Amino acid sequence: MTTFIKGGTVITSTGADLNEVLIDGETIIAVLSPGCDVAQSAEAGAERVIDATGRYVIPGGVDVHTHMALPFGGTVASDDFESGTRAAAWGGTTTIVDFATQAFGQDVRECYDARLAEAQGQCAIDYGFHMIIGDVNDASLKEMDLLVNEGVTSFKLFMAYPGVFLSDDGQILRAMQQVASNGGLLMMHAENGLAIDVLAQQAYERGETSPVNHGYVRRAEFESEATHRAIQLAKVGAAPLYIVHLSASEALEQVAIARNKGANVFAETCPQYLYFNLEDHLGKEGFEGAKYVCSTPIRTKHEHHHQDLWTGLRTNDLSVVSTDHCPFCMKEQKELGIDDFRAIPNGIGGVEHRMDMIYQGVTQGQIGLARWVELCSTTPARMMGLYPKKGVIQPGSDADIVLYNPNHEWTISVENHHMNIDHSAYEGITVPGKVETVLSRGRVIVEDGEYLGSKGHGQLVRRGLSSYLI
Ligand code: DUC
Ligand code: ZN
Ligand code: ZN
Repeated sequence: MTTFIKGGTVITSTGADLNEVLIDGETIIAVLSPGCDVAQSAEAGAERVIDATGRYVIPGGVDVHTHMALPFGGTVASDDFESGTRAAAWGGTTTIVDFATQAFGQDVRECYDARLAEAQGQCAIDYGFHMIIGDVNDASLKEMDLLVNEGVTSFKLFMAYPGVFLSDDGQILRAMQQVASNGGLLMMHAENGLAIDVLAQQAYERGETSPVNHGYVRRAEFESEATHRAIQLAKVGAAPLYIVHLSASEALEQVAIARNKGANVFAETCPQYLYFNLEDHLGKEGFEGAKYVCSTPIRTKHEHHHQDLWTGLRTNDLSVVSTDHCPFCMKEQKELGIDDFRAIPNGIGGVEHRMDMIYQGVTQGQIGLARWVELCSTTPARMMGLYPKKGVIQPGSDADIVLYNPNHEWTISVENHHMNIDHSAYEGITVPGKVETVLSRGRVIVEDGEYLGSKGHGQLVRRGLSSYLI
């Protein structure tokens, strides 16, 4: 099947141009000037023509931080691979990189194989995995090398969640040395979990049990201290480092200092950290703030976190926007912590809203159009070894393409989202643009408000090494 997309403005990380796109099967084969002889004959010969007049034609979104069906805090994230990737497609994301998890005492290979089996045949869009190493030891270090050869080229460690995922500094250094030798990328959840737990226990004993306390005890200093420590360890271990879900200005400062010295240090942030704050969201009346409990936490509005993060996105001290999609329903999930904020499962559902929320940054003058695409598609693809298969509209790349209407205002609600969650953290937010048509490897999976995809269409992507490192 050949498809010709005409009349749109093609946006890539290098700019915007009126251009036409020719697809053969699953692959982009040409990007053509409108009206040129080749374009005219390509249109005449195409089996399907999609009119993109007035639309942005962008590479499908690449969300490199999702947690479908993650077991956490005695429950399981409410989107599985089927519902979560369908919701991602609705929101213009055509590739996710999720996580397989090795917990303490478990075998890396068994955990990875089990996660592969969970996703196989379920996904609406293409997917890959990072590996969470929750138990750094001789065996897991060896397994990391084998996984790199199989397309799992990034490894996440935690400086938080003692007794569950936390690695100590010695383990972190060993994992970094391993990554330095196998070419992988070390991803870090950078928060000082031991210190957080002291404040959390003290708050609980004072009777401060509501959701907002989650934000108070997870101090910005704990994020910046851990970020600094991770950067120093990565320097000694000679490993490239990618800080996940960065939310505090102080942590961003640490990343900027390292980057200014030329270090292979990178960071991502997520839409929730750009739009929500501790007082108005995490601090909502009653138990409502539980919807905003995630880690790292939503920060106070009395400092400049939002603007600093937007500035970081402009200067590339923040190179990627992902979602950390990890939804939990209020009923029976977030409610687990109704009397104790420490028991609220951490996570926000947002895989469907990333492209819209960051496009809003374009209309608000925070970033340009090309940067929107770069942050949400091109750089995540490069960072995680998916480029140029993903993240760009050019001959040879997968035909993962989104037609985006930049002039279609609409309001996000639990009534119109597609994630499997009983509320929306984004409820009532009016966004300026809308995903209209989504192609995944040449197949139209969303069109005219209809979902045309199917579970099992999405394929596992074996990732290469990052092409973003200095
Ligand atoms: N943070 C979250 O908010 N949820 C899942 C795990 C994490 O680190
Ligand atoms: Zn994390
Ligand atoms: Zn996460």
